[in-house]
Amino acid sequence: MEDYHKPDQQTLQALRNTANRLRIHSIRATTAAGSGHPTSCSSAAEIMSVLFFNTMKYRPEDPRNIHNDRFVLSKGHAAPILYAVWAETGYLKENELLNLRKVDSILEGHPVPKQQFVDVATGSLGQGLGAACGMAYTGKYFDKASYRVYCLLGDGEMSEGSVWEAMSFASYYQLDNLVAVLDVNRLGQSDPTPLQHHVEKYQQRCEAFGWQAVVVDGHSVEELCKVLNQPRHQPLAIIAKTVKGKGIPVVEDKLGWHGKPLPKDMADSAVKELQGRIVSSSKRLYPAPPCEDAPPVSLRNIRMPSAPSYKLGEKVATRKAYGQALAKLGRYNQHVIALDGDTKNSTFSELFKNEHPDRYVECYIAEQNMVTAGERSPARRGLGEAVCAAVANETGFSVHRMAVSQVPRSGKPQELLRIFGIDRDAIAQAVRKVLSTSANNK
Ligand SMILES: Cc1ncc(C[n+]2csc(CCOP(=O)(O)OP(=O)(O)O)c2C)c(N)n1
Ligand SMILES: [Mg+2]
Repeated sequence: MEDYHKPDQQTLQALRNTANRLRIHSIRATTAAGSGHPTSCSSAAEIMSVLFFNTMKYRPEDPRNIHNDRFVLSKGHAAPILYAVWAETGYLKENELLNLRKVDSILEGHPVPKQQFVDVATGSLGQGLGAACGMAYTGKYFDKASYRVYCLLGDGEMSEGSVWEAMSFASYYQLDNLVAVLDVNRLGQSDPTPLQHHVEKYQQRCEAFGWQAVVVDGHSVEELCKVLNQPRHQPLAIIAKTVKGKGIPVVEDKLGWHGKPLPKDMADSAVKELQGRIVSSSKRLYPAPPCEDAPPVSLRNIRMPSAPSYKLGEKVATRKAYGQALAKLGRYNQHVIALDGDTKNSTFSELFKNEHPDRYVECYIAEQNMVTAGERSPARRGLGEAVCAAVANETGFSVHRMAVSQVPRSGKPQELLRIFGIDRDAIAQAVRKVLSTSANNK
């Protein structure tokens, strides 16, 4: 740890202040919404503060930047604290946080990729680490880039088998660019978790799965900064011992408060108490910019160049036809990747493997992880763009309706559509222009 530069006292205090502001935002947003999970947010406040304002390298004004470190909130029900982080970076307006869960706000109850700072939808517990594995695998073996992948999990969530499939995958492929932070706050939804605060058991389990595992006090910004700055040669699990509802004394470590917003009077006094803990300081925290070494990847033109040439009456097993088609698709599109779960010699995906060994990922008999890892980061790859590009030159296709579901800013939908020139009036005007140009050309 010789090369660990301990942040100065001002920075540490600013990180603590940020953690408490994240708590305040989460309480206010969930109380305004009348639903949500403030206690699940509070236990993770220091973790989120240190990750986003000391550890991760990214451009806050451009959350989709391909060079940015990635973050997956596997315990997706703590979405309000993720939104609070992006308000602290300045990307979201603080007032927007109060629109949590409103039908016309992008701030849904759980993270969704229509939010520019989210790559994969989470909320169904147990899936985030698999997706993070897919991103880390991509970063290490395909992009060969410096960006890292961080994933925050709940302790109750650790009962999901898919988490352990992902743990195996990460160590087998030596994903040393992957960090999982376990928010061990002792409580699940209706009961304490099976391991409660036995952090040493989490540590033993993670080590048995081939991870480096370090136990820290999840409310100590110093300990979190230190562990996150360690050099790594393996995937790293940070087992953060925390308190559910931390910072809201009346609900701290209590059963019966999961998924419940604080009533207005309780919220007001909790906010007051937390504001009292914020020590005034002029120190502003800025994330460090990322290293710009990720290759731009376009998914345009991912298409089958020609139809298969089977003869009429020829009998071909469907799985063989699948294997041949997959290999052919890979031949013409260098970004096609195949994942298989130890069935390549029956599904014929070995045809793909033989032709493109660098783009074949053996996931072994762990299909839940195979599917979530395969999801990796479509949003950063412009999949929608690719679909449009794929049909653009095809004969027999006509695009009847195109919809824009989001634009990279927060604001009222109507205003955003006008700003970006894609509201009803702008489209009508463009169509009129096209029609008058073609009429003039006749
Ligand atoms: C697959 C799945 N099962 C159940 C739920 C319902 N659920 C949402 S949060 C939660 C408790 C999560 O506890 P934990 O992982 O410890 O997170 P905490 O809120 O304590 O941080 C449950 C059971 C879910 N979202 N997904
Ligand atoms: Mg918990």
